Amino acid sequence: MNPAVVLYKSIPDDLRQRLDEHFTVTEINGLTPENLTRYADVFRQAEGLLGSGGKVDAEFLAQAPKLRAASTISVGYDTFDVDAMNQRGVLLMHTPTVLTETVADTLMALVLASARRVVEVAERVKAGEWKSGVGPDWFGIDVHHKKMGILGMGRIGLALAQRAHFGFGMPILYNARKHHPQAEERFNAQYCDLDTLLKESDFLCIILPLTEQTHHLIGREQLAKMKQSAILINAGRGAVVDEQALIRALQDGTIHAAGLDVFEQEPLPVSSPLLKLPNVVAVPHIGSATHETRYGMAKDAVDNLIAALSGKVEKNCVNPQLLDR
Ligand code: 8YV
Repeated sequence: MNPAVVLYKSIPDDLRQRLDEHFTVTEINGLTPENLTRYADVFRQAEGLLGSGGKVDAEFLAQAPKLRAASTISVGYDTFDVDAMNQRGVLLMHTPTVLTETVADTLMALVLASARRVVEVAERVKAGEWKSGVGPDWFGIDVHHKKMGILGMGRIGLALAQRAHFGFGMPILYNARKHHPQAEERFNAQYCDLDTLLKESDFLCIILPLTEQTHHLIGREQLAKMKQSAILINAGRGAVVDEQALIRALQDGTIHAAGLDVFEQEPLPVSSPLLKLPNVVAVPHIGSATHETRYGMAKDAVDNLIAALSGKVEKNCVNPQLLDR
């Protein structure tokens, strides 16, 4: 009998077929509280989990006593309680490599869109406001050769630094838990403390995971240290920035603009004041959302689960210390 697996996000047909070749799969639409009750018997038998979104914590694990591995179709794993998984010996697999370049493209798109007011002016053209040559009220600000500040120098930060350095001639400052020699050698990135990053960046690009340490790392005090002309870009996790403080900073001109892919609450409620601000470009968590990359992520996640449940994990494991047990 193949191991039982719960698939809680739909994946392309060929990948589903591959999954079916290895496991007995039950597909459900999300790890919602309703589904946890409705499929309680299925969770009780499940040895593997595959999907993204939804909370996997101690309470969930108590409902899935046979679970051996969870494979998320994402690089971020803030919805998983890794300590609880470690205690139960459940492997957590993720997709850290396949989305790097695409998310870096999204960051650069937000930099350009917010600096050059792409969304705002395109809407004005559609509204019939383009009647003569454009004057200063249509102008944006330059991107090239401005100071790029990167908060979080992981794979995505590095790919952003590459774009900014070679494509836009931008000097790069960064802050991260540790120095990144490759970023320094290849893109002349300069390491600095957070205060310096805030004070000197023309664009502050945040690409941090959400942890206890990064929650609301950027709040009122930090925003106040930024240049009035600076633009904040967030494509990591919404709650790294205190959204209420950001709204105030954008309303009162503490900073110039923001380009946001992630929010404290997703989907972003239509009532959010962010959506009333002309100096905000808000997109719906599309960091990795291209056909090619989402396929690649789902494929990696399937391969990860097969490896994890057959004892052949070589990469993409968040808690590899469990493999030595
Ligand atoms: C995911 C992301 O696509 O990978 C991540 O951590 O934030 C996105 O790339 C999103 O979580 C939905 O799967």
